[in-house]
Amino acid sequence: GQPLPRVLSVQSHVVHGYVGNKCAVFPLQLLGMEVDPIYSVQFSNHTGYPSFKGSVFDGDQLRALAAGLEANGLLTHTHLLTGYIGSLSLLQSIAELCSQLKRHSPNLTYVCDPVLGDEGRLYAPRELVDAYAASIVPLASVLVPNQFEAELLTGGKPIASLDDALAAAEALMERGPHTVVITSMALPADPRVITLVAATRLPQRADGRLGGAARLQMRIDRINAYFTGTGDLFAALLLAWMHHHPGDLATALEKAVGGLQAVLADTVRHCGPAALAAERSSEVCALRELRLIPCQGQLQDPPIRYRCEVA
Ligand code: ATP
Ligand code: PLP
Ligand code: PXL
Repeated sequence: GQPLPRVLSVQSHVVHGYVGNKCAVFPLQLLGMEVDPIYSVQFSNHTGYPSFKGSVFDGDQLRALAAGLEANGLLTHTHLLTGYIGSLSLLQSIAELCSQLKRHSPNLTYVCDPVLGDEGRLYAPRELVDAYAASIVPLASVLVPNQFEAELLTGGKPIASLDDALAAAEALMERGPHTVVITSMALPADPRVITLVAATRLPQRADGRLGGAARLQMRIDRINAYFTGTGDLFAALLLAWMHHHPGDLATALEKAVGGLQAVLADTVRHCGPAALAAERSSEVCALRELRLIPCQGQLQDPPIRYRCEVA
């Protein structure tokens, strides 16, 4: 039969817990995809804990792995997925890697989470903002920024309404990606809700005119707790569900959000009151790690509680 889809996933590795590749590899495999992980960093635990140890990967190290794979004819990926990238050198090598993969697979789908920061705070090096805008956005097929990242990549213009978000998504789409999903935003009118906004280019019409764009939104009840790794899990689930539902972004989004929300509900249940604690002790951080393994059934067959609406 058909070869399985194969994802090259460049993201963090943590020994304990679930961020980066630790929350991408297993869900992608569960959903039937081969995964070849490359570790952008290897840390003991995520950086929200009181401390962490480990090392970061640089551009030359990634180029060496890509050369090794290419020499053996192993750059046969259908998808590239990238998340947190800690250095400019590694980000530059990813632009080269993407072009190299496209030489082997012209139909490569590149799902890019341009991890820069959240809630007004930059946690990636400042020079990555310009590098994402200039070199990476034009290569991406599917871009999944959060509200702050979408603002940074569109010149810093604040997103304060649904219309602002749709305009930002479409402005990003014009620079290359066929689909842009602003994965989480807080609108001033609706602070208890997480709004997700998506725009996707429609196919050319029979008369040869451009098809325009479809615009979707989802409104998700905000759980009063702070999780780590949710953006990474969302990007992986969206990649897999878009593969299984080509041309049906609404279904892909509903299944990705459904699986993610099932994991969050179980994580909160398991944490008890520690889910809400402002404290960031290592015990509390460990209790809040996403419950991927117990929720594997719901990742594969997600309960659909939230639907997409036309925006
Ligand atoms: P990245 O920085 O990787 O781009 P992000 O900031 O977009 O990620 P999150 O803010 O974690 O990622 O949001 C991704 C998804 O996770 C949201 O669409 C939502 O479904 C879910 N989510 C995250 N936090 C919560 C929460 N407190 N309550 C309910 N859902 C949440
Ligand atoms: N803090 C949060 C909340 C993150 O999501 C990430 C990476 O995605 C980081 C920090 C990583 O930051 P650093 O390794 O530069 O401390
Ligand atoms: O996207 C979450 C993430 C990824 N990688 C590392 C992190 C975090 C969040 O803290 O520390 C290394």
